Amino acid sequence: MKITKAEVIVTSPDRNFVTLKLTTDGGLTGLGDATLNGRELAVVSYLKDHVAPLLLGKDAHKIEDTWQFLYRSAYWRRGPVTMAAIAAVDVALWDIKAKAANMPLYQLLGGACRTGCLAYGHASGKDLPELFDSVRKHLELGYRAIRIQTGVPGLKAIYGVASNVVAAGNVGKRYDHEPAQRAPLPAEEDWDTRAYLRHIPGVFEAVRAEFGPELPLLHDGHHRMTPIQAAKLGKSLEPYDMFWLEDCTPAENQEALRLVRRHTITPLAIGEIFNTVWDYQTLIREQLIDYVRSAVTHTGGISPMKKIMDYAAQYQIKSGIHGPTDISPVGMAAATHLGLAIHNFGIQEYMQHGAATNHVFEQSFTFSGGLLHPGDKPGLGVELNMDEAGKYPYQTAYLPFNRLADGTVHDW
Ligand code: KDG
Ligand code: MG
Repeated sequence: MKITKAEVIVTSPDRNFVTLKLTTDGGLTGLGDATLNGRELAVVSYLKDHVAPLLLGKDAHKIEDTWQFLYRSAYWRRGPVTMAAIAAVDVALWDIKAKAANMPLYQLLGGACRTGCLAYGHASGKDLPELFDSVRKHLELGYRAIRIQTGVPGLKAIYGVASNVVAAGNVGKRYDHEPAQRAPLPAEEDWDTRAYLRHIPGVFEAVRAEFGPELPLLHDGHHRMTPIQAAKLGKSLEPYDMFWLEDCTPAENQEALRLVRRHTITPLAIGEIFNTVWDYQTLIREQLIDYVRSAVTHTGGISPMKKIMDYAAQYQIKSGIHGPTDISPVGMAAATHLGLAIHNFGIQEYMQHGAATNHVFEQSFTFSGGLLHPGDKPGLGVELNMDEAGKYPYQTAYLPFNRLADGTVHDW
């Protein structure tokens, strides 16, 4: 089974997506997500100019060999652009292999370990009434675990807080938290860690008082705290029984989590900007985290994500695979197949794509009773409608960035 065609498709329904489509001599096709928010075209070039020519004529069945070839033969290793490109190839080859076997992909990964993957949604509001309204809407949609982000008094714009309400694909309405804006320059947001640390514990106290002790609650610190500030937040959130505190410190410094861990029993999740198992080496071995947050799309695909999760399993660390709207339906399907099959599944982020995206990507997944299931079509269960995709050309879009009150650029 030889690869005869490698196409890179850029489409922008609701937001930009980069998709690799591989075709074999027998006519089977496979899709891989290569979307890197705000740097999409760098991955397009990497795939078109440096990867696609190497794939033609290769045996589509050789997933591991192709992965190792792309990773090692480049000489320059790791990094989000490289690993998103390799991920797209890996996932497209798994899609083809599962179609050739006439099975849904999760069967090739060992079969289902559960009936569905518990998903969490993003509730947010600039103040408590708006936040409560958002939590209620998510409960109505069937979510059984909810991430909480709010505005902070004195700050104008803040990560994770919805700005508007838009129509969504198949489950009604949602708040739109897509932070990348279609504009020639990145938007500037403001930040004040002390104001944030003063405000957040009261928010969780109010949410628990309103919604009770059962609902799993999550929160994303989005890389903004120093280790001691993160330790303070983790400790102050302990009474509210968090499911996790995510990205409490910038992701580059694995050692920072030692200090945080020493001071708090709030569970920690990290990894959405990691791209290899090496980023987790210290964190997993020293049990400094509780959840692996990598995206299949940004970590080289299903093959390395399975290896990371098998390593994590030895330390009772679970998955919390990244699933915001900048992971395409192809990347989400890959995550859901993997989540269904691994024993140490924890939770799956599921933000929901817009209606236009769901027309471009025809999907077989279901979301019911708070659980995601990838469906039972052979392969990933996602097909790209090329005519629809062609209607939405790329649009320049960037993630925002932060400045402190004195003008200093801060982590966003
Ligand atoms: O592209 C950046 C987003 O994916 C990121 O800001 C989303 O932090 C995020 C999350 O937890 O979903
Ligand atoms: Mg995050």
